[in-house]
Parts: sequence; C-alpha cells; structure tokens
Amino acid sequence: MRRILLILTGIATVLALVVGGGVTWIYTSADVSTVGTMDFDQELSIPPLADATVEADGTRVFQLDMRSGKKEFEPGRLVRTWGFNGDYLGPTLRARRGEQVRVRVRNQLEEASTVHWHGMHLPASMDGGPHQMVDSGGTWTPEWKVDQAAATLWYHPHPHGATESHVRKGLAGMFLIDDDASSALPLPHDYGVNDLPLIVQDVKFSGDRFATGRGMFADVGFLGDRTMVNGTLAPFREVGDELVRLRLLNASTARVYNFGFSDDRAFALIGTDGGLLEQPAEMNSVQLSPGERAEIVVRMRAGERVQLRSANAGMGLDFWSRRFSGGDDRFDILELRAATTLRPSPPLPTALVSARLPEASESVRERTFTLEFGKINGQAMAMDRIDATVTRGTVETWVVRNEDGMPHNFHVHDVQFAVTEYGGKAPPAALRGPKDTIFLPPGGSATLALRFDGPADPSTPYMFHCHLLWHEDLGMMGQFVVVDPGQEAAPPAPAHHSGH
Ligand SMILES: [Cu+2]
Repeated sequence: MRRILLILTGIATVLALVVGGGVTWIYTSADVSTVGTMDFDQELSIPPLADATVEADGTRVFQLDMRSGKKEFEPGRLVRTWGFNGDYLGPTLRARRGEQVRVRVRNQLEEASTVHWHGMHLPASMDGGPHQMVDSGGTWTPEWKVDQAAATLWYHPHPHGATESHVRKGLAGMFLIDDDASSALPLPHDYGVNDLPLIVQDVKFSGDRFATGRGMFADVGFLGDRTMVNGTLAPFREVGDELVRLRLLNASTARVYNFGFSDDRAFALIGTDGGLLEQPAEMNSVQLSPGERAEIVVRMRAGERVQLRSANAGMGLDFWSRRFSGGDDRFDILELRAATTLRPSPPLPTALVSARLPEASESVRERTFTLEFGKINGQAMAMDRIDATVTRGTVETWVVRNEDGMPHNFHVHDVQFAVTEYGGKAPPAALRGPKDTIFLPPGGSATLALRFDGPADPSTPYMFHCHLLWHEDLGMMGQFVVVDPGQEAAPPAPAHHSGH
C-alpha cells in the first residue's frame, strides 16, 4: 500500500513538473525582443509619391494597380507578395483640401478585393468597404472632393472575411491630405527628407511566404517576430535636419505598439489620425493600435544615432494575457542617423490649428456599442443588416465598451471623432486630436462625439469595426447609413461588383 502511494506520488510529481515546465516554457518563449540585436543594415525605403494627372476641370487622377509580385526582403529571402503599382505596399497619394480626386483602381489579382480610404470623409459608395468589391480583372473608379483638414490617412483592402490576408500580403499605402493652415506652419514638410512616412508592420516568414499562424493563446490574432518599416527590415535613415517629423502608421494586422526612443527622449506629438492638434504635446511614448496614426516631431543632435523603439505596450492586460497578446514584446524599429552638421529648423510653433472637433453638448442622440470577441452588440456582421441610421448634419454620442478579456479597438468610417471621455476620465493628450480609430483595453470604455456630414445615401452603408483584422474578418463589424432628416434606411443592395 505504502509502495503504491509512493509510486502514485512520484507519478503526480513528474506530471506536475512536465505540465508546469510546459506552461513555463510556453510563457517564457511567447515574448519577443529585437532590442539591441539589430544591424540596421538596410536603408529605409520611402514609398514614392504617386504620379497624378490633372484634368482640365482640375480633377487629380491617380492609378492604383493591385498585383502580385515577389520581394527580396533580405538576402536570400524572396517572398510572394501583393502590392499597389509594385511588389509590396503602394505609393503615397497626396492631395489638397478642396481638390476633386479620382482613383482608377485595377484589380490584377486572381481574387476580388476592395480599396478602402481609411480616415477619409467621402460618399459611402466611394468608401471601398465590403460593398464595393472589385472583381479580378475589374476596374473601380471612385471619385470625391477632398473636404477635410490636413492629415495622414491610408488605404488598404476591406473585403469581408479576407481583410487580414489581403493587408498582410502587402496591400497598404498612405494618403496624405494638405491644406492651407498646415502648409503655413513652420513644420518639417520635405517628404522623405525631414518628413518621413513610416508604415510599421510586424512580420514572420515561412519559406517564400508570410507566416499566418497565430501563437498559442494569441487571441488578438497574428503576431510577428520582427518588424519592418515601409517594407524594409532592419532599416536606418540618415537625416540632415534638427527637427524631423515622423508620420507613424500602425499597418499591422493585430499588434499594438508603444513607440518611443532608445534613450527615452521626449518628442512632440503634433497630430493624430485625422490631423494636427491644437498645440504640440510633449511625451516620451505614444501607443498605436492597428489602423491608428500619429505625427511626431523629434529633435536630433548632430552625429548621433537613435533608435525608434516599441516597448511596454502593456495594453491594460493581466500578466498572462499581456504576454500572449504581444504586450511584453520589445522591438527596435528604425535607426535615425544624424548628419555631422544639421540644417537648423525653425522652432516648433506653440499653436498649430484651431479647434474643429464636435462637442458632446451638440449631440442629439446616444448609442452604445459593446465589443466582445467576434461580435458588436451581441451580433456578428451581416451584409444585409443596417445597425444604425444617422441623420446627416447631426452630432451623436457613441459609447464604446470593451466587455471582453482581450484588447480590441474601434474604427468608424467617414468621420473624425472627438474622444470626450476615456475610461471614465478626460482623455489623455494623445487622444485629444481628431481620431477615427481608438484602442480599448479589457473593461475599457470611450465616449465619442461624431458629426455625420453625409452626403445621405440610405442604401449604401459605412462600416464600424474592430481593426484587429482577424477579429474584423470574424464579424466584429457593423454598418451605418447616413440619411436626410425624415428619411429611412433602405435595405442595402447586394454588394456591387466592378467587373471588366
Ligand atoms: Cu478586436
């Protein structure tokens, strides 16, 4: 009897050690750090400014071809990719407020996709969401008048259920808006010189393809083991000005970054998703979840090297989920190398632009959106269901709550909203500018003021959704239409396909 007990105790001990060891191994091997390990041996590529023709009536016309290709990301690493007008990512589109723009989108891929203008105020039928599919071999030519403040926007596919895979393969690019107010400010403006677009993505390779698998317990979605900027691995960039503006875009499918510098220097946040702040805000780090942008200005010292880094993303998670959601990961992202002599920069202005965001006091209606895995307000996305009908010209209050144990975010098409409350408090400096995407930690909430300026289109919806792309594909998305006063929503037409 005693012997059996001893044997049983022995077996239990061994089992506990194996399971405990396994869990410890899974836990300790789940975090990633590239800090201090990077050679920074590839010069950062800068997406070219897209060619445009200007028609007699002033319309600025761009062309974007979606195509497949191959790109050698590092010596001996040739990967199958997708891109716009090239093998990977796309050119930077640039237009001024007040201009009419037209984009001729040709789909040369073997499957249908879409191109969505993230952050752009435009008619729903031009939005490039899941209702504006462009078939393989098809052409889609949206056109609209740019009617919003200077901002760093971007474009990417939005086909329902396949957004994660289309973006990960390389379909993303920036769309910069200029206006008179921003051009008049003494900010770094020289594209690719002292005004750098930075499209940040995490990546993992598997032979000649991008890996797609989610790690064990990684309920946010795919997390890569290294990062790249503008499709460049281990990038460096030489800079020759005292002040350098970085336009940060988190174009990753699931990863949240907390950007700062290797020496923890302060920088000035000058803009958020939808454009410039009223005044610069000094900080040491800025968090961006997928889809979010930040414009920052950093002061360089002659001859130095400093690394843009992401660390301590935390995300408001407990120690277990933080580890498996990438919150403990650390990345060296980009090395800035200052010339031995720097061109002097004018001082950063203390005031940037005047206030223009909607206010809570203007709101005529409140709605609540609860986020949980795969659902918003208890329902998964349905292409033929309109979830909210808003009246053109009105301001609404949207209260968004994350009732889940994992992080999410919330993106609204067509508008730039004001964050009036975050976690029950006044929003921090990084959330005081125009936003179209907002991060929500587990149990977190945000109160938004949104002005819907239309135009009315009762049968073509805009989307709101979680921008963690796996979650979005699973159905964490809903639809709203903008109508004229007294008008009702019409059932959405079946997805329109642009064919040959
Ligand atoms: Cu989500």
